[in-house]
Parts: sequence; structure tokens; C-alpha cells
Amino acid sequence: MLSTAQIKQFWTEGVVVVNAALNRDQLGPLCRQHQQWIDQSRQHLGPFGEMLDGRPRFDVEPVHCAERPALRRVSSPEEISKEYFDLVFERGPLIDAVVDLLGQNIRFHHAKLNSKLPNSGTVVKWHQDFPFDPHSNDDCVTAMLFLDDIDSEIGPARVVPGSHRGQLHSLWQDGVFTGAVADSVAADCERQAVECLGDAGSLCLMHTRTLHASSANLTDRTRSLFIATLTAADAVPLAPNAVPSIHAGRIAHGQEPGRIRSIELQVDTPEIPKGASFFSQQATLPKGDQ
Ligand SMILES: O=C(O)CCC(=O)C(=O)O
Repeated sequence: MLSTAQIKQFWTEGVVVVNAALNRDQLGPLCRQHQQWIDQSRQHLGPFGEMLDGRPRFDVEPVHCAERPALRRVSSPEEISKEYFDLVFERGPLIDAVVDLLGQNIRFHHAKLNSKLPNSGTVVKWHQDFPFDPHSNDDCVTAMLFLDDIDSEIGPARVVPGSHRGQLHSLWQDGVFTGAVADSVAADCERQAVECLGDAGSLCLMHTRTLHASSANLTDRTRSLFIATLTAADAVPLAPNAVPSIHAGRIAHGQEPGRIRSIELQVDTPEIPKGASFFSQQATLPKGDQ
């Protein structure tokens, strides 16, 4: 699935965007399903539905209303949609790409659909994924499938190339788990940020340690990403899963390795959000700023 150059780019820069990984026919059912969830959200005033641990599956911005829906997250869509299940548990472009990066034995950790609807104001602050989902080793990939055309105006993911080879940053600020790095680190990231752009059907593969963020959608179009976290099967989670799923921990490709591989690392313990998703954590201010 991936060229040698793309694999090299992933390991040197911590990110690679693969154009036209899925064609329009493959994307159609995924987009239609997502639109149904957006339409469904119009009937609710706040987060709704339920995931495995009782928290809401569908998360909305505080400005959400029937006329202007602001659905920002569907957690574990693979539990409630065959189309999304197949993306991560059937051989296809997404799994093939992750196999090219991590080898034959791949384990599913979690998945979600993030969207930025027009006027929703949804932003994602700078963070690395690994401190949310620490594992015994860091052969973990965040695979982001573009359901829409993504340009600079629509709130694309922005990354700091090479940051996966640097330190793990804390997501705790002044004793509060904010799910975001310190302001000084974020300011550095802003200076080095590169946008991940592409047409619908593109696949952005990001290393779990790569610093990333995304700003608000300034257009009247919807920006949606299906995001799956997949790991080498010998990487074992070190913290509870903040996006629980009946499928978490299942082998997505290959076999159970029957071995745990660990690397030396230290990372702060993450916190499970009390709200529907990490957006509520990222909205929390450090104690000093409250
Ligand atoms: O939706 C985005 O732009 C990025 C999402 C992200 O970083 C996350 O959900 O961890």
C-alpha cells in the first residue's frame, strides 16, 4: 500500500499523508452514515447516546442546536456501524498501510469520528496521543481518514514534523489534566507547524508521539476525520481506554504474538474524561488560570 518513500517519511517526520487511499465509492457509505448521525444530533440538546462505560457516545459543542448542529465526536463508531467496523477489521487500505508501517500483527485500540461543523468553533489543542494512550512500546499509529476535502481554511490537523523523536510532554498543567501541552510548548509548536491537507479519501498516518493540533473550521463546509489508533500487537496498554469499545484489544490483522515488548519510558498517568470526550478536558483551564 505504501511506497518505500512514504514509509521513510513516516519514520523520519512522524507523519505522512497518502492521497486517494480510498476512492469515492468506498467513501460514500461512510459519509452517508456520518450525515445520518449529524441529522440525529439535531434531536438532542447536549451529548447523547451511550458507550461501554456509560458516558455519552455522541459529543456536541456547547453551541449545538437543532438548526446549527455542532456534533464534534462519535466515539467507537465501529461498534454501531458495519462500514466503520470493516475499515479497521477487514483487509483494506487503512489496515494495509498500518501493516506496512508496523508489521503483520496489528491490534485495535480505539476509534472515533471527529467533525468540525460550520460555525461550531471546534478546536483541538496541541498534544501527543501517546500520553493519552500509553503502551509498553510506542509502535502505535493514529490513522486519520479524510471524509471531506481538507484545505487550510477548514481546520486541518497541524503537526510538528520530527517531534515523535523528541520528548513526551505532560498533559497535566498545574495539577489539572488539561489534555494539552503547556502554553510554552504550544507556542514552539505553532512556529514549526505543518498542515496535513488532501482530498476526501486521503489517509494521514501519524506516529503516536507526534505533536499535533487543529484550529477552527472557517468555512461553510463540514470537516470530518475518522481516526483509528492501531498498535503493534506486542504493545500492551498501560492505562484504561478513554474511548472504550467491545472491540478494543482485538487483533485487526495477523496473529496474537504471545509476547509483550516494552521500551524504557516514563509518562504521566492520563485521566479518563468525565464528559463525553477529551474536548471537555481540553476546555479545562489549569488551576492558576481558573
Ligand atoms: O480532529 C482533529 O483535528 C485532530 C483530533 C485529535 O488530535 C484527537 O482526537 O486526538
